[in-house]
Amino acid sequence: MSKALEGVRILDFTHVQSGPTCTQLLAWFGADVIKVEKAGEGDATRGQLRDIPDADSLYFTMLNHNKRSITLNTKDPKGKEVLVNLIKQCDVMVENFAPGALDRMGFPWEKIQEINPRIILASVKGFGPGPYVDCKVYENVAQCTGGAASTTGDPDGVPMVTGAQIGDSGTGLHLALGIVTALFQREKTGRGQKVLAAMQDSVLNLCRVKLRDQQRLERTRVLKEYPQYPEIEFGEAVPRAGNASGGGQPGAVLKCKGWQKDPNAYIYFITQAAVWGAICKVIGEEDWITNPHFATPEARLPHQKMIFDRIEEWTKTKTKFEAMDILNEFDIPCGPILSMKEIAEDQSLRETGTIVEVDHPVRGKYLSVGNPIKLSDSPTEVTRSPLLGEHTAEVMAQMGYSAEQIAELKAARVI
Ligand code: CAO
Repeated sequence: MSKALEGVRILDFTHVQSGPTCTQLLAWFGADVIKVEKAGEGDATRGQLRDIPDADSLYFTMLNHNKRSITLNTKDPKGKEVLVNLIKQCDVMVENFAPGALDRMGFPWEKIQEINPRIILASVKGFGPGPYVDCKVYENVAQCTGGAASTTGDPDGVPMVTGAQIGDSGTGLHLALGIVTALFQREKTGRGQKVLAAMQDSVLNLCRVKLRDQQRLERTRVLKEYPQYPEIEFGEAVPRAGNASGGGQPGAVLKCKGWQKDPNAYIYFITQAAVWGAICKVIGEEDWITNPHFATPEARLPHQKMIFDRIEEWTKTKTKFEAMDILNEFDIPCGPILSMKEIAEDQSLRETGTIVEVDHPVRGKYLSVGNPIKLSDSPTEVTRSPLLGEHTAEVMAQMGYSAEQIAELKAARVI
């Protein structure tokens, strides 16, 4: 079966996490992704957080599936010539260097466009134009500057970053959408363009509900669905809301049977208005269905803590999976807090290809997250990440270099 992006060739200058997540997605959709790495060194993540000596780390292998790797010294004049040829023959160039690195390399956008007017140059940067445009950025910096950290954490605790890599992988997703959109527009215009996804912007995009709440707070001085209400006075900025749902339907993390020993024996419980009657029946508080203090969503808001405490009395008598089964019978939205161990062992996630086992020649078998986006006409087969420079000769030959030229460039340490 053909793949959605078959025939699209990507010149992949990405490293660490944000850029590689983007190009990995494109590779899963069938693009030919040629990852360019510094000879002898490669992407720094190959050697970071290693669990097996001399084997590419899981950090690297889990972000670079389905790609080819070539080594190239782009600071060498002969390397620059090779790069010019690569730019001529690729549809998209993706990079997440520190600001200005591409210019210092001698390849500003104007030059890249001159070499190949159809090429799309896609970049991840920490910030868009503005006071911080020149700053280097890593995941947690983006979470802090994009509004996630100030709105995450316990109401009386410090700002908190989340384990979900919304700054890196989140920005990679945004960039991938920008690239396919630019490819789509190129069909009509014949021209390439520059695509920028700034990490701060991407995090903020994922935090837009908090900017919504900021404006609601400024207008009404209160956020009734937040755990601060009604006891604690609100300040000027959206406060941290603990595990409150953040939406129109109140929710909370509640203890389940075994919580004293198991740090993940919890369930997320949403008191969706539509199933309030069913919730009351399940927990044995049927009079709450008609009691004016609890009968409507508005009436319940000042009593959220008491309501969730009562529901927790019930959830504590069930394991998180038992509670899930019972609540689902009544269409009550809820979800067990799953540990990574439980997710890794989940058979249904294996069957859909969301968790995949991959074989690697040096490290052996390992688990990875497969393509979370399923296309019915473009199925994803996850293949292992490339070894450093594994495809240098193959790609150079495809580009028209002879065996002698390849040997010469190798001897001169250009590739
Ligand atoms: N041949 C020769 N030189 C190469 C090369 C190659 N194939 N590939 C890269 N280089 C050079 C670059 O040109 C750059 O040289 P100069 O500093 O002389 O211009 C140098 O390698 C280092 O690149 P860098 O500055 O991007 O790398 P760093 O490790 O110092 O910074 C990071 C890493 C991530 C902080 C920075 O790249 C960055 O801010 N990127 C944008 C934001 C981003 O994506 N952050 C997410 C990272 S994942 O958490």
